[in-house]
Amino acid sequence: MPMRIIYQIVLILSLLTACTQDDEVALKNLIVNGNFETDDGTADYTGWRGTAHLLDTGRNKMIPLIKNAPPQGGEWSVLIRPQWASQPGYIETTFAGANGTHIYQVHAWVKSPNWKAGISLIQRRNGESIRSKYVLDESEIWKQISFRDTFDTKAGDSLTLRLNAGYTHYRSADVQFDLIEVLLIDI
Ligand SMILES: [Ca+2]
Repeated sequence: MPMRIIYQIVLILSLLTACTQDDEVALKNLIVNGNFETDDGTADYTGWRGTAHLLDTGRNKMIPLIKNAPPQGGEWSVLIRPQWASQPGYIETTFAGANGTHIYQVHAWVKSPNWKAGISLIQRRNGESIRSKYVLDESEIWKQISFRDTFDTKAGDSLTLRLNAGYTHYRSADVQFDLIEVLLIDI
């Protein structure tokens, strides 16, 4: 094979490698704690807040994490139950997006036997929700769900990912989530 062709092949391969590395950099998870645990398997609720909670034997509220997780999900996941009151059962986390028009890809593992699990990506401006993408799903066993949408944000806007079990008027349900990712896929 002539040296010129070999050189061109090597050049193309190195360009392809460079593209792959750029993609990996762009696909950083924007959610800081989407696994609900530290690297050594300790339950971790950092970055999340909401109405979901568990009760200890003294009926004190505790963080809503349980020792059960999907494949590759370590030890812990979040357990959210629908609420009877005016607020839905939910947790959420707010993260920094990128100003301008961008495509965000959401991945989450969910287990919600006989109940709808909701995931929404919400854009807020001056404290008001101005746009959201909402997906509902249901699964007897751990299952990954994904969706993507385009958001046009400007300085001062915030993006929030909400995991939701909603309301109930007739029975309770267990809705679990783990391995939450939000990726900026068009950089
Ligand atoms: Ca986990």
